Amino acid sequence: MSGGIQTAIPCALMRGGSSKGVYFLASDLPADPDERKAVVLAIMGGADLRQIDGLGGADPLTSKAAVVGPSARDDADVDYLFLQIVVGEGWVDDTPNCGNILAGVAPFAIETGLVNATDGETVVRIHMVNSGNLAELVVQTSGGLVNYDGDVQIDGVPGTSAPIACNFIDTAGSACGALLPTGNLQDEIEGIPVTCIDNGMPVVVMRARDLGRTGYESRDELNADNELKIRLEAIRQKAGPMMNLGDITEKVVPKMCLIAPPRNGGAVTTRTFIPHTCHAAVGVLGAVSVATACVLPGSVADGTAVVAEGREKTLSVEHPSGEFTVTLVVNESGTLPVVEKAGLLRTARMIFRGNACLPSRIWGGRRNENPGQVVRS
Ligand code: NQM
Repeated sequence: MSGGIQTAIPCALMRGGSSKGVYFLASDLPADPDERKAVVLAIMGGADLRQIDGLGGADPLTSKAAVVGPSARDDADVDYLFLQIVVGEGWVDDTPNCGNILAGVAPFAIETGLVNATDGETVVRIHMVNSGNLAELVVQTSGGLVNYDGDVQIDGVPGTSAPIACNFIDTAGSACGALLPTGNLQDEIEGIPVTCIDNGMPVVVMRARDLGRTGYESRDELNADNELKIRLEAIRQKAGPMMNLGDITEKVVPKMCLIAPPRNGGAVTTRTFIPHTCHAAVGVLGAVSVATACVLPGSVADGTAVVAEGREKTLSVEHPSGEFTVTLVVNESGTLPVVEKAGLLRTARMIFRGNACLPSRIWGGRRNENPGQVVRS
């Protein structure tokens, strides 16, 4: 022990899409997965609901972390491990990806010197360690520096910023091993027809009306709806093993998504539980999974979603605070349509860089010899 002197850990606080999280270089954290989770949990505020003693924002969307380092893969520039801190419960889940936090990984990799920017745009190929999938992000880098200013607006974020194009090619079965992990387009769980799907995020899709809801309720109304939450958790507990996720008691997946016909000219309306709190908007890969269900005839979205003809489909996924546009390239030549590529736009911003201070009781009370080292660019 080092007599109460804290350990300085370099990191950055960034908004990634409509989420916010703390971004670390892998080399600044313990290599052991459990020790790393304990360090990140302590930095975010531990098990406290208000996270008063840490950097977390007391909400699932602002209690996230990214661990980024060089990749050993030939087809990737960096490795990105996502950690979801479960607010008020004191544990960390590394099962799912997070597509919002992903958006910040590319600028972070450039800012920390892991990737060299080119003049104009820089493509960053990211290996999403949680699932083993790849994402390709395009960052605006005129003058070889990350440009954060721009005119792209995304729902859930005030103002506008520079676009970050995110493309996914191989996300089917990211955590479940198959796009339709139960082998079916529809199952019935607890008397409710569901589509269990994973195109980057395991999601149980259900029609809101089958649960006696409209699907247009506000986030606050749904968060106060204890009867619905209990039914959703009962369905989730059964869906987890059916989706090859094993016991999901200490996992934040599958996410639970209620759908209804679109109200604002989009493809579908969503209310997503992540998994026990209603999302203020919709997750990135969650939206890709729901959009994928919308293009599959025979899924529970068939007859509810409005989907255009054509190989390249733009689906506006409506959610409690606006909409999220997903572009899917769909091959319809086989018996079941195959989503070959998913694309979407996000923005990100570096908010703060510095050192998080870790109490000496964690990580063996070690001290960083050079606690100014986060400024590497
Ligand atoms: O689905 C929320 C978010 C997410 C995850 C969640 C996400 C994704 O909005 O890829 O982005 O589902 O917990 O950041």
